[in-house]
Amino acid sequence: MLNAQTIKRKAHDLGFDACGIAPAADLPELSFFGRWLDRGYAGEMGYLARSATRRADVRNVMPSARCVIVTATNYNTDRPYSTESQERDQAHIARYAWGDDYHDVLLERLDRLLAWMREVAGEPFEARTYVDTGPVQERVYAQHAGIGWIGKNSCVISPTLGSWTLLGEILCSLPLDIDQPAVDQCGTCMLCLEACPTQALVAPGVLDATRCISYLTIELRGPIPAPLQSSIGTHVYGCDVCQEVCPWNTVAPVSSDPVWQPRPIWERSKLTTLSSLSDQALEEALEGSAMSRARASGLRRNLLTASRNAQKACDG
Ligand code: B12
Ligand code: SF4
Repeated sequence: MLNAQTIKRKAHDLGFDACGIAPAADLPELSFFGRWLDRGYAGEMGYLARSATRRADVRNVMPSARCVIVTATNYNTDRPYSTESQERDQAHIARYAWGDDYHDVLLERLDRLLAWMREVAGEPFEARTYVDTGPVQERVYAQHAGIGWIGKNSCVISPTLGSWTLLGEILCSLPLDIDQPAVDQCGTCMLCLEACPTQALVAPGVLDATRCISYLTIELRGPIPAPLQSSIGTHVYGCDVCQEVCPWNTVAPVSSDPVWQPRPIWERSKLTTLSSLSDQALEEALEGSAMSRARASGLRRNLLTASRNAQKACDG
């Protein structure tokens, strides 16, 4: 039988750590997006503005959508945080990018979930699967699917999984039972805003992406703005600081799934080692990894900036 409960059970069997169902409705948090764009916080991520109308509501993407089945997958591994590192020459790479490309891994699992749903449903229905691949405000639907609340660092924080999770969803035309939204449990804590090396979190839950190290090292083409270069430290791809300091992650579970385990080349790697690789060797290392987004040229630019910062730290 196909219902909310059997879908969640199947999602769990397929390797998803959480699954909830949000309504395809006029959710209040969806309106933040337009205001965020108007303030220029998207920087050069022009695709976000171009798809703003569709991002405003999943029913603009799929008019028959009645609900959004949201999944969260824990990618945390037992390796130390960047904030714990004592080595000045260590290249910091965001945790989510250490293993296989999550788009491929999770889309394949979501497609299997959808194929199972079609088999069991006994009636035709419309559906679309996305993992960071469509014009959907994934965090808003995750909150309304009861997976976790949108924290002050703007990440979805689950009370049981913490925030080391990746989201994926199925827009669906079936009238499935909807979950209760998650309740905000950040309280008075401000650790993430205080810890951000570039002061990118301008207010609780509001990120100026143009200052975020993740944007500067992954999305931005061309040079990193001079005033922000030193604050990047030795982060060469993405940044995890605002999640590393989050108290909800102190007890975050660790995944044993082989796909998220760090590839040896990225494990506590040195700036000098990575910088010495040829473009071809870098491109090969990026294959099948979420980091292929930055390409060898992007990684090389970041390595140069990080190496200058490491040198300054040694001199100073
Ligand atoms: C663009 C983008 C980025 C940009 C901008 C991030 C941002 N915070 O806006 C950059 C490149 C900086 C980025 C960085 C990262 N990203 Co990103 N990113 C996205 C993407 C494609 C769109 C996000 C978006 O729409 N941003 C616009 C803002 C307005 O929307 P939002 O992030 O959902 O924001 C909520 C809060 O900002 C808050 N808010 C906004 N304005 C206001 C105003 C008030 C008053 C209040 C109270 C709240 C509030 O509510 C918003 C919802 O409406 C999503 C995938 C997707 N399609 O949703 C992944 C996604 C958000 N990213 C993800 C990840 C993993 C990351 C990084 C951790 C990667 C890394 N380690 O480097 C960092 C985290 C940085 C951070 N603190 O957010 C995951 C997050 C999973 C989770 N558990 O939350 C997602 C969902 C991808 C996925 N499928 O898993 N990302
Ligand atoms: S990911 Fe890093 S740079 Fe971006 S908001 Fe979080 S702490 Fe700041």
